[in-house]
Amino acid sequence: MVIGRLANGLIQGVEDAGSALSEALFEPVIRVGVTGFARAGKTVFITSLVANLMDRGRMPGLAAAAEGAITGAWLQPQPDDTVPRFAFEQHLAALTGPAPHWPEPTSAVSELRLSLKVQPRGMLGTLSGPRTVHLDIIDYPGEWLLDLELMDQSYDDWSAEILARAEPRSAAAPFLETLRETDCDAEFGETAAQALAESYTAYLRAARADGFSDCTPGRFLMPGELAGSPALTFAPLPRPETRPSRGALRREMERRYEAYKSRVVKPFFLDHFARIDRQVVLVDLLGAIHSGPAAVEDLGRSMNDILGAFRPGRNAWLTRLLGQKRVERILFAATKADHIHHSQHGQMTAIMEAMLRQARDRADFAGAKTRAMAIASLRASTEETRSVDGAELGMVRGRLEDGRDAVLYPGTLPEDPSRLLVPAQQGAERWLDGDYSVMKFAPAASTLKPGEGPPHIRLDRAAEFLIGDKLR
Ligand SMILES: Nc1nc2c(ncn2[C@@H]2O[C@H](COP(=O)(O)OP(=O)(O)OP(=O)(O)O)[C@@H](O)[C@H]2O)c(=O)[nH]1
Ligand SMILES: [Mg+2]
Repeated sequence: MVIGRLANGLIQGVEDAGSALSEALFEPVIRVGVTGFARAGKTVFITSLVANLMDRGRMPGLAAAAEGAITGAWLQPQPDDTVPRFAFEQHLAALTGPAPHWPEPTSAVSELRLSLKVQPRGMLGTLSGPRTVHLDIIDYPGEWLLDLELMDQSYDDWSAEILARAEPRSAAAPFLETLRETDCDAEFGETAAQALAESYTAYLRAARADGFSDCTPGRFLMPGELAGSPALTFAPLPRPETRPSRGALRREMERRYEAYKSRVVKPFFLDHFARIDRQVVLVDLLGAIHSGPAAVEDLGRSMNDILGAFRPGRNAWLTRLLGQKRVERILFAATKADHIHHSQHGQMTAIMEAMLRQARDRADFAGAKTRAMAIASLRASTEETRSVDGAELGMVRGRLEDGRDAVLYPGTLPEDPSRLLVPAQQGAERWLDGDYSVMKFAPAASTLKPGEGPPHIRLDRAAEFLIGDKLR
């Protein structure tokens, strides 16, 4: 019996090694990370990308699709058994069903495997025969990337930095007051810990609403199933004058901070981040422009912070973790371009490019290929031109969420991106040149023709940059 089991185990082991080897040699796996802050458009992006890779009629900008080199695409069980599956069918049904609506917010990491059968064209391709390329697409909140800086910081250093930044902000006043009323050296009690954590989380939420993105720990804003656990029930405290006694509130807070790092942050970077080959960062540029100069400046800073997470050498802990592994391509995509007329897409792209250039400079970034684009994962509007006071204005028409039809002229984006970026950096309170409005359109009701995925803007170009080279 034992021998039988052993032999079985051995054969199994050999087979596993064999299949891993053949997968590595003949069936390349590309892990594509999709991130962005809450509501940036990650779920809609993945759903539309996958649907458009399965039915490729609207993907002329993806060379392999245009040339007919992709001969099949199908969903497969993903390789990671413990990661929730991305609910593709549910999200697609929401977007393209009889009463189209936007998908529900998602708050944790999820994954989907799409496999493509590729028959490269040309002499070499014909010689090599068809092969299978697996795309593992991973959806994760951008907030989690900002936790990286905790890994190289002690609790006291993190606290000092956070409290120094909080001091001048009005949103922090209630938390700082709670802190003043707390005796950090008193014996630990769960009630005091919870009050501090709640007050600190309320500050992070308010800071986020005021346009600050330096809101760590990231999971305090996106707790998922960890809500209420000790690893998420701590707060920064002022540096102690003497070494705190055992059992003191301060000591337990420090222990929980370290638990957060080792049990929450580290597994994410190890299991997901470290394995990513290609990355999309989605940003809501039009939303930020609509909110005003402070939000645009904050968006620029957060692009810089996110890019920093991909910069080898910036963080000692991450450098040790990654070894030689590097993400190869990073796409910054401004989503929801269907809110403006196509005549302004050039300006939108130019603003994204200028912001990416600045972020690259600030983060001293070299290595991965980067690109900035303006896209719409799901086009929810149609365009029309109207004469207003003798001028021809490009407008967009869509269905509002209450079912009414609306035509919108969102304002004109400047030809020169510095007209927006300079006032944002100089701390202007509002735009001098005019206002930019956005409206929330519901997904348009449409029947998809056979062979076509949902309508989009430049999703094919985004796919070409991200994975095109792997499909040749
Ligand atoms: N018009 C338009 N709106 C979009 C598009 N993509 C996303 N949106 C809007 O942005 C909202 C958020 O999109 P999601 O894909 O759910 O964003 P997310 O990043 O997954 O958000 P969380 O799951 O909350 O982190 C949607 O409810 C839509 O209102 C698009 O291509 N066009
Ligand atoms: Mg989502």
